[in-house]
Amino acid sequence: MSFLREKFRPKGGPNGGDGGDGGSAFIVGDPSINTLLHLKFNSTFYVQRGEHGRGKDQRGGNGADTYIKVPLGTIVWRMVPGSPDLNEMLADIVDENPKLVAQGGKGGWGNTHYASPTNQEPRLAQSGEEGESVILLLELKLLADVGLLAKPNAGKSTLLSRCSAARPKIADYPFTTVEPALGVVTAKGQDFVMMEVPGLIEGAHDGVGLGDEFLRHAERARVYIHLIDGMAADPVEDYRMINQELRMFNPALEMKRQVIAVTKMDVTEVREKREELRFVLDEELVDPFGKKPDIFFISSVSGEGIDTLLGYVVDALATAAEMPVETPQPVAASTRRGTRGNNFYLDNGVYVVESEQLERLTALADMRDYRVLLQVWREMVRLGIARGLSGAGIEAGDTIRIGNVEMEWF
Ligand SMILES: Nc1nc2c(ncn2[C@@H]2O[C@H](COP(=O)(O)OP(=O)(O)OP(=O)(O)O)[C@@H](O)[C@H]2O)c(=O)[nH]1
Ligand SMILES: [Mg+2]
Repeated sequence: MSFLREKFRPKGGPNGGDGGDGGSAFIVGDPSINTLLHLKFNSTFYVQRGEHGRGKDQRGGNGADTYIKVPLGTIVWRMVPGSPDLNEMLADIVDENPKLVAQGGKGGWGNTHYASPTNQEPRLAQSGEEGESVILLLELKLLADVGLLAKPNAGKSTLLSRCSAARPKIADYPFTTVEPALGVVTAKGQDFVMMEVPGLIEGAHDGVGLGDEFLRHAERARVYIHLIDGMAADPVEDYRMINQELRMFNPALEMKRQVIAVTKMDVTEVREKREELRFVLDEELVDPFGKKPDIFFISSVSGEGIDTLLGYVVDALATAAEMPVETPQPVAASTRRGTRGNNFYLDNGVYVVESEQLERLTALADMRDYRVLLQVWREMVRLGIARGLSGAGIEAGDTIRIGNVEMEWF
């Protein structure tokens, strides 16, 4: 609230500028991150408020928007207020376009807006609209074209580093890779994203070794490279176990195209077993469509067989279905409910007026000032609240409460 005050115009008109709008919050996909860990301990965001309006009709500046970065493949769920078990799907972040998740409030009107032919000295100004406040649940199902599935220590990271710029840690013990790693692979002039899902063990679908966390990422890959460790004691049994875990996590996953690759062919004992392995695997391996899958023999160390494998994967991708696992349809971005209607009720002899418009006026008003009281009262008449109250039998001297302030009816 402000009035023009100049030397020779002591009673100038109102000139309080409007408040600036509050900033909004957006979630934005960032291809350079693969996890949600950065949000684990830093998960509450306060978006900048709008600036106050100033005298001389100056509008306050808008609050800056907040952008929260997440990996591509993040599904954003919004908790439904009042129903803790119910979440609505807000967005599936598959690109770098920011998605609005919480709308900032509009700035309030300066007192200039309340001037009228009968009110030359408006003493009311509107507080800013409350910004939206949301609780979001983020679920990450990484987006990759090809998922590397295997038991721990089979050589997934080694293959990924061999054919992409990704550098996941490689070591001769299981569970070296503890979070999914992504790399871009180029083969036959085509690019695709390859993802290492941390090693799967028996019971993975049930959460053993964080398996269900990892299998979640496998959901959206279009083709799997199923790596079989050539040095394993029983390669066929390993293959069966992984497929069993896939099926138990989500039966749809077993239907996806799998390319089988036996690793570590540079090792002499493995190379010597090659034909025997081919025979045993060929006997055992039947994909869910009853076909014999193709078996490749590779070495990520010598590079043997890698080009052939990748070329085959490119062809498999060309015919694989797009995103076969369904995600639900997102709901509208903002829960903004529009201006609440006007309402009142009696509470222990006090008339409680519920009106967003009035509450935003009284929030900034000095109710000890009779001019302010009068103007609030006029607004009540204008909004039709006064008529409702007198219809309900309100009498002079009765108390009404608007937001945090109380006044007497007169
Ligand atoms: N000789 C040989 N060793 C390999 C090959 N591929 C992987 N290795 C070795 O196998 C071990 C495990 O390799 P990783 O690439 O870390 O295996 P991983 O499947 O990513 O393992 P986790 O992330 O722990 O599940 C390492 O000691 C590698 O050097 C290969 O083609 N030939
Ligand atoms: Mg690894």
